[in-house]
Amino acid sequence: HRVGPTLPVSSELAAGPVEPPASTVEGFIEAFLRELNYGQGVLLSRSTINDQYLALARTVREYLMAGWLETGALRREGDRKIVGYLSAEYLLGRQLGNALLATNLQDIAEEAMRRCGIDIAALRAQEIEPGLGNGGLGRLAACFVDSLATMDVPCIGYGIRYEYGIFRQTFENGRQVEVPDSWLALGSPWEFPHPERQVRVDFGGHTEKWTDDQGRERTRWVPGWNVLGIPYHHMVPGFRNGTVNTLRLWSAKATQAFDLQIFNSGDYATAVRAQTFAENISKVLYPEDSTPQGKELRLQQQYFFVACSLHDFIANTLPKDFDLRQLPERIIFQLNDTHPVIAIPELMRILVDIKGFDWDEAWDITRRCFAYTCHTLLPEALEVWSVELLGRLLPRHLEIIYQINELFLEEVRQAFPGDEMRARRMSIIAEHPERSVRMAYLATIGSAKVNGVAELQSQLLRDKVLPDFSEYEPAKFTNVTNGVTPRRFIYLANRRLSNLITDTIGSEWVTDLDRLRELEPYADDAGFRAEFAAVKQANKERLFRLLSVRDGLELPQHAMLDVLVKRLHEYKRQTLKLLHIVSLYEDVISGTVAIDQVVPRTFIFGAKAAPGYHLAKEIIFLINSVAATINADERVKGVLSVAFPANYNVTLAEKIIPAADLSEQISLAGKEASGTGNMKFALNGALTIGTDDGANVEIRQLVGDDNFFLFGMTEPEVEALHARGYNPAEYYESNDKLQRTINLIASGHFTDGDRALSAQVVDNLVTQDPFMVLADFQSYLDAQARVDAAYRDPERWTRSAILNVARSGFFSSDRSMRDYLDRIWLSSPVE
Ligand code: B1H
Repeated sequence: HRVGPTLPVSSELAAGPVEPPASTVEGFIEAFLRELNYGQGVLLSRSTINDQYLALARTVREYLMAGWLETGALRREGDRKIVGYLSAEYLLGRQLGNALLATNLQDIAEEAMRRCGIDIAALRAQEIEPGLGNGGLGRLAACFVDSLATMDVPCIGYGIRYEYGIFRQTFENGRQVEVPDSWLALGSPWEFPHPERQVRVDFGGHTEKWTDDQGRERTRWVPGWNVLGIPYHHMVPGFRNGTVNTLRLWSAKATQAFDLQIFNSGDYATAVRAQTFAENISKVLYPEDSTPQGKELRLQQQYFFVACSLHDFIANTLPKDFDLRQLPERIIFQLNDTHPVIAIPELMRILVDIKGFDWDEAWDITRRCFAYTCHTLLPEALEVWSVELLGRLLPRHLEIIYQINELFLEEVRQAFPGDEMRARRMSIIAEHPERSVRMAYLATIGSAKVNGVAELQSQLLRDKVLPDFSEYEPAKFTNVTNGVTPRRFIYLANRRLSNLITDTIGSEWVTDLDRLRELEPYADDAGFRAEFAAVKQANKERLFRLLSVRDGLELPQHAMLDVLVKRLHEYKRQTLKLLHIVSLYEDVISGTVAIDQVVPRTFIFGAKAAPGYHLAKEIIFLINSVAATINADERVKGVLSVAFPANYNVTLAEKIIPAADLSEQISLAGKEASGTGNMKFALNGALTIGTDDGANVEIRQLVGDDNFFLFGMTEPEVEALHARGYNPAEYYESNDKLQRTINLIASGHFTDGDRALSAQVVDNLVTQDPFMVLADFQSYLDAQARVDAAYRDPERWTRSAILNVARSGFFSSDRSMRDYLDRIWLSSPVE
């Protein structure tokens, strides 16, 4: 027996092949038992499920190790341009299944575990997903790094190793209660800490002028305090191609110097507190999706991971003698929204203050090293930092930002002489309500390219959010429509559908999703339709078994599964869905519609509310109240059911999406930048009911009007209504059905007669309704009636569902990555 697998150090890589454990059941068992005995230190007979899970994870890791070392060496030694993806969030989802998929070890591992007397499903269930993101933005980053690895594009994903990810949601009496997500508590077999590669990050203090030996006036930053960044490396395996890229997540630690001073003063307690202060930086993910809070700790997080990452790339990834004038040929830093934008002044600081470049040359280099993705249209989502805070935390960066702004505005004034209003509009510095830095402007000015995440949003970004900038530099702006990885969201999540597709058109689709087109003719094949429908039914039953165990929910086996899962936000209009449900229920209990005329539906909600978002939490309470009432009402039993399983996350999404019949994408037009859940549903054979918003527009264009239920105002219509003056009460007064629906909610019917418990949501709808729920209500109901009609014809429905799958190949994140390469990164996959 070998003691361990033969692993190369990277300098030995060229010397010969690397030997991972044998890809056989016997080889796997041997490696697994070795990990269990010598890694985990337990005998199989004494091992817990957690021991077994950890040993299994480490075993699978071994198979990826050689590819990882090799990919890393290629990245360092080659001269190719690398993608540095800078993102404050990576919503990875569970790792075990993905690693088994990438290595093609699922069957071997399952059999190996079986022979050891272990049910691999129990080990899979043991993994707590790393929830290091809020929603779409963080999941997008995870899909992108998956695609880059699968396409052999060298990439380092840089981010933060939050000790606590997105909170775990529980319900108490129908109200959301947040529980810390201690995802690291039972061990974290997927990360590789490298404390010896620590990076120091400075904060605070002041700046000083000095004169260098060439007589040039220079600036130096004299920081007030600092922390250490410890990198934790994660493998990002490509799909069966040997490439394993790296995700480098930074964890904050107190520096020696930091506490020594205080230790010397003899104040031990203060010293320990100081330590805690430093380590707070990577303690927890901010749980606000779409609405950043201008909190000091958040700015610390942003600068912390960006400073670590730039330093890591320049000092550790590039060769020692690298000529930094060539930097744009070696790296493109993609800014995932404005959260990492402080990287732009940071690179300027490195080049000018530390490396001694002239400003102009440094600026020319810097602007070619960055590209910026904007993920929003909501004004409140555009990050601004008060000058006071930024100057206190990062005094040198503030000076640099002022300098960038001054030179930029000079350019603008030259291009538009006499147009002082324009210069003021375009200033990075806003004056009201307080003097602050507009990060989206800084990002736009400091980047080679700016992109939106779906066609409509990119257009609105140019026309409404950054009109002056797109007029000034039109060529800078482009679109890259989002995508999702078919590995996780079809192959892993929907094995039954994957097998059916592969049996029908071969397996190439997994890495070439346009091949799904070849399924189109089978939509007219009754035999194929029957198999497709059977897959959907089996997925529903799998979901119901899970929800029964996980949430104690007992759901009818044969009803349309109508699903709305995403973060809770008023613009996403969970209340519109709620009004639909209540209207159906009201129809029955008021005797307007006979129960046997109702198409049986089970509604599934999944949504976390930001802990400080009061109205969102009231909406959650109302959904739970409606669910409890309807589920308990004998008059609609088995026909209308509402399920709201707590803690919607990637793991649950992987079970819900493959089971869905109807995908609800009902945001107010012009508010949802893209959506990516919408793509996952279409690819898993759900039909969409949706507004003309975000990527829904492109989904509808591709799948065809007959296979998509469109409703609601368009973005220009929304604008026009705003301009006229929107009054929700008019809709309430004039629509009898709407009135009865709202009245039933307001009456306390769902809240044990307590009208106060629904009042905030109801009053908001009837008096403010900022996202025009009432204006779109009738159109939504009409579209739902078309859904019912289509569902009554199962053959027609299944045909549409198949066409949704066949025509959604465009939404692979592999395609998104090709678009980024062609339009932004100007690079191509390595051979
Ligand atoms: C999206 C965010 C976001 N857009 C601030 N913006 C955050 C903003 O922690 N914060 O402060 C966190 C997240 N997230 C989403 O990005 C869009 O709403 C979706 O429409 C889009 O599909 C997704 C990916 O592009």
